[in-house]
Amino acid sequence: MREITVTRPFLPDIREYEEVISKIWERDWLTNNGPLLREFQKKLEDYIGTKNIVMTTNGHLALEIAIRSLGYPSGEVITTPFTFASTTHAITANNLTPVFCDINPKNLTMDAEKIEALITENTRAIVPVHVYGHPCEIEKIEAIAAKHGLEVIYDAAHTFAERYDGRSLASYGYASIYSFHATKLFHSVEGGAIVYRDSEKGAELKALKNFGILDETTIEYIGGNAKMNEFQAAMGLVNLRHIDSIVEERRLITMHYRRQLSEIRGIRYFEPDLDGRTEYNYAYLPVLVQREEYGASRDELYEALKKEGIFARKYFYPLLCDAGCYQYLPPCDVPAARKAASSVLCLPIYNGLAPEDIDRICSVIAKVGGCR
Ligand code: T4K
Repeated sequence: MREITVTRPFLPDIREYEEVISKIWERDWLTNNGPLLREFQKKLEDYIGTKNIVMTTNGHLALEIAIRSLGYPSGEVITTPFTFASTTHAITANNLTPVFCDINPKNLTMDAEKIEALITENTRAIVPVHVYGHPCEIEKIEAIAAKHGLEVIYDAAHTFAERYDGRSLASYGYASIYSFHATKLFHSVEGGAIVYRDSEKGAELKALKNFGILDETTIEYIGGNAKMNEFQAAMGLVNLRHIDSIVEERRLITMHYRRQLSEIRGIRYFEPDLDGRTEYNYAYLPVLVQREEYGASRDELYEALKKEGIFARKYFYPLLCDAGCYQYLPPCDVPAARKAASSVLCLPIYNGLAPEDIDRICSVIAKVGGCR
C-alpha cells in the first residue's frame, strides 16, 4: 500500500538546481546577502510587484521581525486562534499578549465583526491570517485598524502566487509575511519574506534579520539572525521558474477532488473566491466534515484514512488558545474557531498527486460516510 502524505515538496529537475548552485563553488559565497539571494529577491520583486521585500530564513522569523519593527515593548495583539503555532509564538516572542478573535465560518479567517469588541487601550496591532490562502476581510479589518490607530500585519504564509483585486495578496497592511517552507506550494527549502508598505522601514527590517547591524560600526537595533543562505535562494530561483505550472496542476487536482467530493453528503469544501476578487493558489485542500449529515466525525475519518496509508492532517487543531503553553492567558470565547478545529480536515494535495490517488482517497471518504 503506497502511503500518501498531506503534502510533498515540489522538486525541480536536479540538473536545473545543480546549474544554479555550481555558481556557489565559483564564488565561495554562501550566505549574508549573497549574489543568488539578491537575484532571487529581484525576481520576487518583479513577480510580486513591489521593491519593498526583505528575504528571511523562514516565515516564522519574518513574522517575528515584522512585529518587532512596530517597536512596542508590551501590549496586546488581536489575532486568530485558528492557525499554525508560529503566528501566536511570533507575538509572544515580542513580549506582546495575544488576544484571540473568533473566525467566520465562511472561509475560516478572523471575523472582522468581532474585532472591535476586543480592542482596549493596550491594543497595539492586529495579526490576521489568510488561512489556507483564503483572503481575510481586508477592507473591514483595515478600516477598524485605521479608526483605532493600529497597524495590521498579515500572516500571509499560505498565499504565495495569490492576487486580490489584481494586487499581490501579500501587499496589504503595514506588512505581510510569506513562508517558503518545503511544505508550501512555492519553497526555497526553508525560507520566507516580509513584504512591507513604508519604504522608510526597509533599512530597519533588513537590519533586524542581521543582528540589528546597519553597517560595520553601527549596531542600531536588537536583532537576531534570520538570513537566507545561497542554497535556499538557489532553490527559490529555480522553483520560481515553475510557479505557473505548479499552480495550474494544483488547480486541476482540486477540480478532480471537487467533482468526487460533491457526491459525498456531509463533506463540504471551501470556496476561496467568495467575492470574485481572488486569484487562488490551491495551496491546501481543507474540507468540513459535517458529522450528522456525513455519518462520521472528522476524527473518525482521519483515523480511517490513516489505516489506509492516507495521512490527512488536522490543520489547525488544537486551537492556539487551547495549547498547553497558552493556558496562562484568560479563556477565550471562540465558538466558530472551536467548531472548525474539530471538523476541518486537510486532504492531501501536492504536485504529482495522481488522479488514481485522488480517486482512492475519495472512495475511502465515501465508504466511511456510508455513501459507497
Ligand atoms: N504562519 C503560518 C500560518 C504557517 O502555516 C506557518 C508554517 C508559518 C507561519 C511559519 O512558516 P515557516 O517558519 O515554517 O516558514 C508544516 C510546516 O513545517 C510549516 O511550515 C507549515 N506552516 C505548517 C502548516 O505545516 P508540520 O509540523 O505539519 O510539518 P511536517 O514535518 O509534519 O510535514 C507535513 C508533511 O509534509 C509530512 O507528513 C510529509 C511532508 N513532507 C514534509 C517535509 C518537511 C515531505 O514530504 N518532505 C519534507 O521535506 O508543519
